[in-house]
Amino acid sequence: MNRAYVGLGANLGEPRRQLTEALTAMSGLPETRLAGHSSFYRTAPVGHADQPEFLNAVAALDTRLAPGVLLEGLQGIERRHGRERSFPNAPRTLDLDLLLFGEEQIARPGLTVPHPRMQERAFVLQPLLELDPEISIPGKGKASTLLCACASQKIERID
Ligand code: PH2
Ligand code: MG
Ligand code: MG
Repeated sequence: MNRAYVGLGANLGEPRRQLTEALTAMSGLPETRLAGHSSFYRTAPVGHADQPEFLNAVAALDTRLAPGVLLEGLQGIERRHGRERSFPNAPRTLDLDLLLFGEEQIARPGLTVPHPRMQERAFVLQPLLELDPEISIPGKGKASTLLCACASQKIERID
């Protein structure tokens, strides 16, 4: 059994509903249990700035799936929830990013774990720390330390 963490994001349509439905869909993945999820956070867009605010969260999954199979499952959920890929960092109805897979470091076409930009994103680090305040990112360091460098990024926990 491996502990995986998945980042959820949406800034089109009905973000709260899409994130909630995605959590339910992830709990239905084969050989996988939804172990928990963070609060939802309203966050300023990082990267392409001229787009609506995001709703973000992080989910913890316990899974017997291989990382590539889990990724395919997540992409299937994205597609079923209307995801269209237009340009990098474009607005989206649902984004599911495989952030961490146990202690593994994976670099192959289509799958990089830890997620290559997670260490510089408050919208990932803060909800991740809510699930595990001591968590470290393999090859990058403690999430709590990394979050200190993201202090300028606007992020607000919502109920
Ligand atoms: N996702 C991106 C790019 N920028 N900004 C916020 N606040 N939240 C996101 O989920 C997000 C982003 C690419 O996936
Ligand atoms: Mg993303
Ligand atoms: Mg993505």
